[in-house]
Amino acid sequence: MSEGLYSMEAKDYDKTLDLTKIKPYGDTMNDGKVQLSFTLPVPCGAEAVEAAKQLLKKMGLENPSVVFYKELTEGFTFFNCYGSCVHTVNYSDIYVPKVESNVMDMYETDKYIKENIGRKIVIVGASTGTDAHTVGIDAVMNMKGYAGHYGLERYEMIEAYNLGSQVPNEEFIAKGLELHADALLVSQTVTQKDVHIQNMTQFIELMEAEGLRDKMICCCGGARVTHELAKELGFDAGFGMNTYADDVASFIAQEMVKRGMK
Ligand code: B12
Repeated sequence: MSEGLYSMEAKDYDKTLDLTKIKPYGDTMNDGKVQLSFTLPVPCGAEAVEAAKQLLKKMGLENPSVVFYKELTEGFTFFNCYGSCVHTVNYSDIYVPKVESNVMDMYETDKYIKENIGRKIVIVGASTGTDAHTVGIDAVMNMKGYAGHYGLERYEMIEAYNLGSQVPNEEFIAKGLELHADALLVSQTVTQKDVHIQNMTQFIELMEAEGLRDKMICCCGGARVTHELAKELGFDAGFGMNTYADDVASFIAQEMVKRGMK
């Protein structure tokens, strides 16, 4: 018969799920296990590893262990680490503002537009400002779509124009006007030094200055964009990770009907 750790049976492990006190799950409930990586601006060596462990403890991680470290360049060391988080959060108390619409697939949205708007709707999108990332806006707009969800160009009842990347706000808005856009889609990926906030704020200010803010639905998206941030900046909706054309097309169609836009 084996002893110690090996004699533990599945029934001995903690299986309590308390939603008021959740912590990370590694391989058993409440073990708190997390993995993280970071760089310290110190030379690679035993002192660097000790510094990393002390830092992990200060972050609330018990049994810190450095499982990989490597000199990045002289005076800088990169670490991969594990530890058990001592902190918990109350999941049942959490409220996250989300886009309020009924998410429909492409066929349902096309049918909804035909029945409730009675014409094709025009949507113009771009990755704006200095942002050169196109994959996000392409995922939403390209005909072939993304992860099994067709993009806006495929919709029978949507005329979609993807202007690409690094489109200045002035040019984007002018193109929206020229194409009689019902909705403008802004994609922002780079958030370093809050450049997305400055750019999106300027976009909304320009829309307001030109008296267009109420005439077009304004949506934004990107990995670090939330609906809450979008609303704060004056957009109608914001879409983050794991969103698809279905989400934004459903929102725009339903919002147009709500506003009586024909
Ligand atoms: C590919 C890539 C690049 C390519 C982009 C090529 C291209 N044609 O797009 C290149 C090499 C050009 C590049 C450059 C840079 N990059 Co880059 N890049 C990436 C990378 C690896 C993938 C991004 C991506 O394509 N994701 C896949 C798409 C599908 O996801 P998504 O954009 O989140 O889109 C989804 C949702 O967010 C949403 N969505 C997005 N937009 C919109 C819009 C609307 C309206 C809606 C409804 C939804 C929506 O829908 C999409 C589908 O679900 C990421 C790292 C990573 N793994 O994420 C770094 C990353 C984004 N890049 C980064 C950086 C820093 C840069 C540079 C500044 C690097 C440098 N110092 O030069 C430059 C910036 C250049 C510039 N002026 O913008 C950082 C950004 C950090 C930050 N928070 O600001 C990242 C996170 C890498 C990192 N960890 O540091 N990059």
